[in-house]
Amino acid sequence: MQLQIDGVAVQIWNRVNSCAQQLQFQSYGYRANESISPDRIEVSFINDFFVVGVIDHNLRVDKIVVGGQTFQTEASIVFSTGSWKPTDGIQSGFRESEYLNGVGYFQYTSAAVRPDQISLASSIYTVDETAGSVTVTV
Ligand SMILES: [Ca+2]
Ligand SMILES: [Ca+2]
Repeated sequence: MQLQIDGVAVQIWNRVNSCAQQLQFQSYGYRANESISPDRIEVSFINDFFVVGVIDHNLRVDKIVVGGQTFQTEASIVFSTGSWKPTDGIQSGFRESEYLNGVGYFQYTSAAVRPDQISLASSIYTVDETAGSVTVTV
């Protein structure tokens, strides 16, 4: 999982491995040196791993908290590039999803706030997308 501000990577977390299916989110924090509005923030999934019928790594991000204000990932104003839906697969758009199933990012859009700290709640899980069932927990 990678945190980007203004398109620049500022933090990478290599092991994001709690179980999203059981809603076990872990928090990841980043402290910025300036006020950051959510529309400047992207959370990226950079290490997708997929073997058909065997394993599929995905990233689930519940929300970001910026300056004490919570922004839900599944909100209709969040743009994503890696979210999968059964109807049309992985498409870019306002998907109202907490999941990045392929390499991509969430772009949070909102009015400016005055934060100095960003925290993330996320977890990665593996799922057989064909069957739609969880097979392995990493
Ligand atoms: Ca959420
Ligand atoms: Ca995947």
